[in-house]
Amino acid sequence: MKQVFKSSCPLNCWDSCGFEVTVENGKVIKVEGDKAHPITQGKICGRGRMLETKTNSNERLTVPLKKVNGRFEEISWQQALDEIAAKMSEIKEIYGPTAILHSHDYANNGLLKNIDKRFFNCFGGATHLVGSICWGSGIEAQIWDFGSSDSHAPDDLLHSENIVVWGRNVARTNMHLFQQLQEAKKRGATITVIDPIHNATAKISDHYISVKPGMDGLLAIGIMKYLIKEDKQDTAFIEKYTVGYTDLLELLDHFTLDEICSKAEISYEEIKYLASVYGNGPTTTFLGLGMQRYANGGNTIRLIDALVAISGNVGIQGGGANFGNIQVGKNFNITALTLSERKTESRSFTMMQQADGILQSMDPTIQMIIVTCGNPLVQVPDSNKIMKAFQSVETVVVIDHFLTDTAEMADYVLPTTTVFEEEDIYYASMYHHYVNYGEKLVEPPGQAKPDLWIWTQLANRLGFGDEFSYTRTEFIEMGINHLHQDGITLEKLQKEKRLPLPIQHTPWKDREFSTPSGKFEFTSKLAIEKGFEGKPHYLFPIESALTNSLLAEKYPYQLLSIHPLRSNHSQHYVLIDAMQTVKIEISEDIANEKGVAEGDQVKIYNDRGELTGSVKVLKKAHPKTINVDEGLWHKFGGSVNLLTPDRVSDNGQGSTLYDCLVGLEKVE
Ligand SMILES: Nc1nc2c(c(=O)[nH]1)N[C@H]1C(S)=C(S)[C@@H](COP(=O)(O)OP(=O)(O)OC[C@H]3O[C@@H](n4cnc5c(=O)[nH]c(N)nc54)[C@H](O)[C@@H]3O)O[C@H]1N2
Ligand SMILES: Nc1nc2c(c(=O)[nH]1)N[C@H]1C(S)=C(S)[C@@H](COP(=O)(O)OP(=O)(O)OC[C@H]3O[C@@H](n4cnc5c(=O)[nH]c(N)nc54)[C@H](O)[C@@H]3O)O[C@H]1N2
Ligand code: SF4
Ligand SMILES: [Mo]
Repeated sequence: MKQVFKSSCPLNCWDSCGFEVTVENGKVIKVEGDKAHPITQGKICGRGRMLETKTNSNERLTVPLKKVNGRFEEISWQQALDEIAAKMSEIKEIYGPTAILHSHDYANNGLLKNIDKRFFNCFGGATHLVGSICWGSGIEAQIWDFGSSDSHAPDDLLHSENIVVWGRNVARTNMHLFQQLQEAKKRGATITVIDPIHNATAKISDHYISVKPGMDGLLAIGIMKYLIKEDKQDTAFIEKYTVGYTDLLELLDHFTLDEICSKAEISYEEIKYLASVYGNGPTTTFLGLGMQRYANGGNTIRLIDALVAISGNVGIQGGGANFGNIQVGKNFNITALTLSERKTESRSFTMMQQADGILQSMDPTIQMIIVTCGNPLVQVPDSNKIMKAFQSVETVVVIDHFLTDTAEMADYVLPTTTVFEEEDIYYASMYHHYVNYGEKLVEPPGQAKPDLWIWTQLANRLGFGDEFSYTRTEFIEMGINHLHQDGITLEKLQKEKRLPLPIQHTPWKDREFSTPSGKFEFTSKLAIEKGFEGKPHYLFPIESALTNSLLAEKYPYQLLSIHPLRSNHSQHYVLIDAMQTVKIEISEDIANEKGVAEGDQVKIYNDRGELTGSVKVLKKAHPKTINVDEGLWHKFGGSVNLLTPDRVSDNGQGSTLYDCLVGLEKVE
């Protein structure tokens, strides 16, 4: 018998969609959009649809594995858990708990995926990862400027005259915003896309502006100079609700418009046009995450925030500097779930430089790595270094659905459940403010077990089982109990499936900012307290002809590694044969300069590594620009992270993945 259930997309994505899942004879047979979801309204992408394929895939891990003499052997859960727990006890006894590294990312948006932190805190601590490869510098920048990184509610777009999509690949990564852009265009709003790649969003825009990668901060300075020259700044807002404006003016004086045009590789006309867009609002800006993955990433976001502020587009309907929406996640009681006060020892590595942490740390050295919700060998920069680091550690444990590159080099691989095999609630702190419910719909294949079950079993063996003696429902309650006053209970979620969380629909509309001064801070007190230059200043990217001409002579092209259309990071490549190959997208000038055509084999390289693949020519891309989509497994040809740097960005311990120069050669 066929039955249809409501569920939710767990993938790390802006949209956090509602699903309708068809189950027949204990098997998921179809995943579709839930028309009743207030935001996502029945539309989902292929990545979400393919969670059916993922769940039923023959390649799924179904039995615990142990590597013996270089080969995996199937073992029982009892043996796997006993041996891992014994090893953890021994390491804690001899070296202390921080000799174990918990390596993770955020591959699943479920609330209960936070329980891994509870486990390590109750264990006494561990070496944990801080910062974020994804959005670290932009979030920190907005915390300095506004006090938080909060977006306008999706329907606020109705009030915008102009929409600027600045470095966000909306058509590919944020499909419901793309739909809204199409509707906004119909009602006459203008759409401007600023991006070095003429992507699918650029195709529906009224104006496309091609900027040199990493130079957006300078472009924002240019637009601010022009606005002020035309006396179009919002003086009332600046005087009453901001601090540090004179510091901003001082910075603007350092650059001439000619210099800005030449360095950011844009025209005077484009600056003039953008000044008119910002000067005749309401203008909303959707900032992407791509453009803050540079050594100057935090700076870039701060300068765009400043532009949005001086043009009077903060705190008004139809305005906003929309980057993250962390007010959504703040609704959950993560402290109650993770018990951070229980740890007695602690050490951290940045997510970016976990390889250096592993290779260089002493006292204690890393004896064991446990990986959850992450595929670091593919997704973390400088793959060669990260492989060397992981290989140097005696015991590596990976919990996953598939035998990824990371799992393949582990000593123990533990098979876990997918979204349809466990109950949880899902939300994303990126775009809309609905929390979605997902119930357990089918039994997992073979012996695959929920992450929560695995932590509970290990906790029982390590003597802190009491902290795990709760049902899944009780754990979910723990994270949302305090929301009862807002009418959100698990019972109601189980019934209604999606509920809106209490958030500000127009952030900062009362002009009360959550910065130390209570104002918008061009000069950030928080930054100064943390030992940074709090004044607005300008930084260039680090791998650039403007800052390192010798490097740029050797490696003249800028390598981007944007998110793939059909995969969520590394998760879908194993399911789609056609994607299991390296595609190197190059701008037309590179194709001409190097005499290569579509389909030719080329090698791109730098001091960190090399990658060979077939050429695709990117029409209208910014000169000297290359892109290789991220996420491809090494065993399918190689991750682009073989080439990317593991430097940390200027603030927020973010990444510098796209701040990367390479050379290119034709391969015969
Ligand atoms: N299909 C798909 N969707 C996804 C994901 C996925 O893996 N696949 N991942 C999800 C996650 S975790 C995230 S973080 C988001 C990311 O969502 P986005 O921010 O949309 O995606 P990115 O691929 O990080 O980069 C976006 C854009 O930045 C541009 N860009 C790069 N450098 C610069 C620059 O210097 N200046 C300007 N102006 N633009 C620049 C790129 O050309 C690209 O168009 O997407 C989410 N959605
Ligand atoms: N070069 C380059 N690198 C990048 C990026 C880029 O733009 N360019 N983007 C960065 C960004 S924005 C992000 S967010 C990261 C993402 O990096 P990751 O989160 O590491 O990438 P994913 O491929 O989404 O997921 C990793 C693994 O988690 C597993 N997984 C999924 N659900 C679960 C679960 O419920 N439990 C367990 N135990 N495992 C699960 C998946 O099967 C997968 O193997 O990558 C970053 N890396
Ligand atoms: S990946 Fe994103 S757009 Fe696709 S179904 Fe999931 S939440 Fe929706
Ligand atoms: Mo991300």
